[in-house]
Amino acid sequence: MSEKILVIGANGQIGSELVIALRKQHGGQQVIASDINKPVDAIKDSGPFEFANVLDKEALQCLFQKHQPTQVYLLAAILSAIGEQKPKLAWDLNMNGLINVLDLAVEFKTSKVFWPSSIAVFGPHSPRQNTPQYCIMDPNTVYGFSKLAGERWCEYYHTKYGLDVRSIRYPGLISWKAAPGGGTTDYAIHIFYEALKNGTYQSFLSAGTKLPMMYMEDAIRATLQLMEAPAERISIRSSYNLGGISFTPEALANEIKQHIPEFTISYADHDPRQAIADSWPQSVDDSQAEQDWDWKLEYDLPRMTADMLKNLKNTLNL
Ligand code: VAH
Repeated sequence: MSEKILVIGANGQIGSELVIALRKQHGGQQVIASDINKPVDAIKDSGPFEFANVLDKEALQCLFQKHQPTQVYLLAAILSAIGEQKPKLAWDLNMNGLINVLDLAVEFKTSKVFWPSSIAVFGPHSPRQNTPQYCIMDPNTVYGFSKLAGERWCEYYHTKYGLDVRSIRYPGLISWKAAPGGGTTDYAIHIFYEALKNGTYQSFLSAGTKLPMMYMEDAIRATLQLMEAPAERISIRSSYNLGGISFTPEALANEIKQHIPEFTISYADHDPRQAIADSWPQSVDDSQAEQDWDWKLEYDLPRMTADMLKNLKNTLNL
């Protein structure tokens, strides 16, 4: 039977690329993109779109009734930096949005659900190097503990209702097709635009702030690989660690200088996002993803940097 896939949060940094990838895999008409805002052209022109507010359960139920999705990807979320400015909204959207979707997926017997978690579920007392799949987790951002609680809900719906819900703890994601979503790792995207347009960038994270990051190409491939894996190979029903590439703003600036020798970087201090970054892992162990669904990273820092600059030069007509 052909899939009918509903992507909620299709305009976001992940959603906008995931919709295109899913439409390529399953056919444009098989993937319904939905968002609270009107669709970007690439989404509008390549398949069906529906307006959806993940907090309006009745309207969402009508969407499930109309499309009877076989798979649902819930990507609507408020990220770490904005979440600290709007804590109650972040909790409401990240938590109640997820519970609405889990409830409807059970009601409409949706075969598979995907929900993104984040390495933000770790906190100041989690091991910071090669952070394991299981360890102390004391996140101190609303985004982080909403994702941690969300992981618990996902595992609960799998255990109690047999729902095949799968999740990845994404590192900071770097992409050029859609704007970043107000996170702490957004510096690693802004730096490319500033390097190309102005030849200089002031980082809001300090030079030595090492964080796990990942190029969006790898993140999308990991998502599809997880969702295609046989259910019997999925041993983690909270969320899989995914490590990516760990680097600092200084290391990224040095890599950009290989392409733009005159590029300079400076560092702001006292930015509130520094404390968030300092509470997160510097590297993450994703051996469980390798073991369960053959995960393998393809973009290292040099390859990601070259690809970002090449694509941004084109889109910015530089
Ligand atoms: C954020 N980009 O910065 C997200 C991500 C690990 C970071 O979850 O909030």
